[in-house]
Amino acid sequence: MLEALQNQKLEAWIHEMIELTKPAGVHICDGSQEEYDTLCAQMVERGVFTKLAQRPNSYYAASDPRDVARMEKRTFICSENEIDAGPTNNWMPPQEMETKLRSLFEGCMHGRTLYVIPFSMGPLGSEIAHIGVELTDSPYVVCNMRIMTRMGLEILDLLGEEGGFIPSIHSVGVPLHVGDHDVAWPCNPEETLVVHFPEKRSIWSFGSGYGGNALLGKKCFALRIASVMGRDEGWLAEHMLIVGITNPEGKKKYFAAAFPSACGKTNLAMLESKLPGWKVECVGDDIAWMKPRLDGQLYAINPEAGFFGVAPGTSLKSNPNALRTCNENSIFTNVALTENGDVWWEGLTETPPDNLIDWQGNPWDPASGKPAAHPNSRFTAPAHQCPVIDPAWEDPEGVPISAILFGGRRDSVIPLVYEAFDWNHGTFLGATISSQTTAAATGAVGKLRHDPFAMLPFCGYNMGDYFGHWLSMPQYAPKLPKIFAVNWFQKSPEGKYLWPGFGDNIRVLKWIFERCEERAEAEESAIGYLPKQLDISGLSLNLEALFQIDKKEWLKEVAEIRVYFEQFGARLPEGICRELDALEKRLNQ
Ligand code: GTP
Ligand code: SPV
Ligand code: MN
Repeated sequence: MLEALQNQKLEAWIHEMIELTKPAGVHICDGSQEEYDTLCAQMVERGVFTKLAQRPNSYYAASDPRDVARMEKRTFICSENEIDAGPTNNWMPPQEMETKLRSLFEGCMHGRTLYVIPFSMGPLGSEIAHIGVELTDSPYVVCNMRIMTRMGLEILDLLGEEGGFIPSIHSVGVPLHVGDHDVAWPCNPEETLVVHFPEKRSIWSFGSGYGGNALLGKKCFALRIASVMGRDEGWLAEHMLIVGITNPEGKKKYFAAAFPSACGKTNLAMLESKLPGWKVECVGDDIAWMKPRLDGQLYAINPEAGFFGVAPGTSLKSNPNALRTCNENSIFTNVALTENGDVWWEGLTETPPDNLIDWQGNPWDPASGKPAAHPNSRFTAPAHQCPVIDPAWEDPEGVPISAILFGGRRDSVIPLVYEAFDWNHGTFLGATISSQTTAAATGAVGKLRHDPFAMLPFCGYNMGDYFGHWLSMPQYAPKLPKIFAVNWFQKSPEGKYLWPGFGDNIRVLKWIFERCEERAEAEESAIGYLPKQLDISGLSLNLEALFQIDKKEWLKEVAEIRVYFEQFGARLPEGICRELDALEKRLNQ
């Protein structure tokens, strides 16, 4: 079978990995529907998948309760020099890590099939796209990768004899020996490691089968490795959604927006407008690759082909388009299961249906106080099924970006929206995002932490250098987007959201759109430009509270940022320090 591979480097690498991991068999994925259906049927047989009676060709999976989210503590950037991983990443000398990995992977696929997944991040043949190959012993990963990426034999053709690819190997870390009984969700949490070698541009992931730990095209390749490629080649790999906005006159612009995990990207990407005449269409909901073109603008593609979306909170009210996207051909992980073979999660309906099976496969007791669906339960759904997918979402050239938004989950201090004075100030806004942690990663939830550019867990190199790379972008693309900061999550002292959010976020997008056309008016403040007017027609709310700038709180923020920045030492660019000093000066005026 391996003889079919024309690419020598690929063949040699796969041989080496087979020798190391010792699988019982090898399967090169062709990406066909038949192959997908066969794997799903096998997983149903083994109790990994439950076929959903209410959604065509869709499945429910329950993970091991110890394997439910990204594990940031076990994620490593193993650059040759520690300083190049920087203070925000875990690091170990690459030789030492490689020795450790080789001993973990030794024989780890015993009794299992090794699947070869050739995939493209981005439309096939796009100059912005890149190819990867993931080896995995998890059929669940294969099926998710088929939805999330463009996968199949045509990728091998595209690779040809000489083409380059990002090699990535994944194992659940549970070899099967004679007499061993397999479980539905094998994993090895004690030994989990998600490792990136930025110079070699390779990925090794061991012990987890969940999300970004295991679907290696997503965070590992499209953000951690791709950010290094972008630094070296003059482009950007970002944790951003991409949307097209059309105004009532039919004029269209594209925006990209970075919010930390579980802070509203998928929702904004598919927003159903509450303002008549305004339309939002989705190019991507999680990752943007942006490259400068000859006209001086940044063009973005969505490197993914599917959505791995947060289930809880998704409803016909909050995000109807996400729900419609996962009507069929979808995989649901760690949600709750209904009596009649459908899925449910907190927030889907106001009252839960009777007789739910919870995410761990047990009858759910509403009085238990525990959620029926895990807070980081997710749907995997094909992007082309999204009713508002943008006509240009697969354009190999990408879409031109007019505005970049940065946001976080902040219950106070940060106003609803403001605009950066210029690119450097905008870079500073990205560098200073803080946000309350969510269930997307293991660890405490609701803890305020710095998450620069929403890339804290995803930057493949020194974060100080990354700030510098952003500051250097004008040299590659003279016509850069305007930059804005947004915050949908301010709360009243009673803990109620001050802003309705979701479909009403179009009101903020409208102001941004009209700022890009130099039509909307703004007022200069110490922190940036604030809207003179915002279209809140039909809403009754306290705009003053949403735009209040508390100088004392902001000066505290400045002092805190100064301490945070100290860890970057000489790698913190001058341009960022200057912005911090300038902000402090404006606040003291
Ligand atoms: P990842 O896939 O982890 O990167 O998450 P994401 O950034 O795509 O977040 P998503 O859109 O899935 O939203 C996460 C949670 O935030 C969901 O529970 C949403 O209901 C909630 N949320 C999203 N937008 C808003 C908003 O405008 N206001 C409020 N209050 N909540 C929101
Ligand atoms: C995130 O955590 O930002 C996600 C989910 O999009 S995962 O793919 O698990 O990283
Ligand atoms: Mn994400």
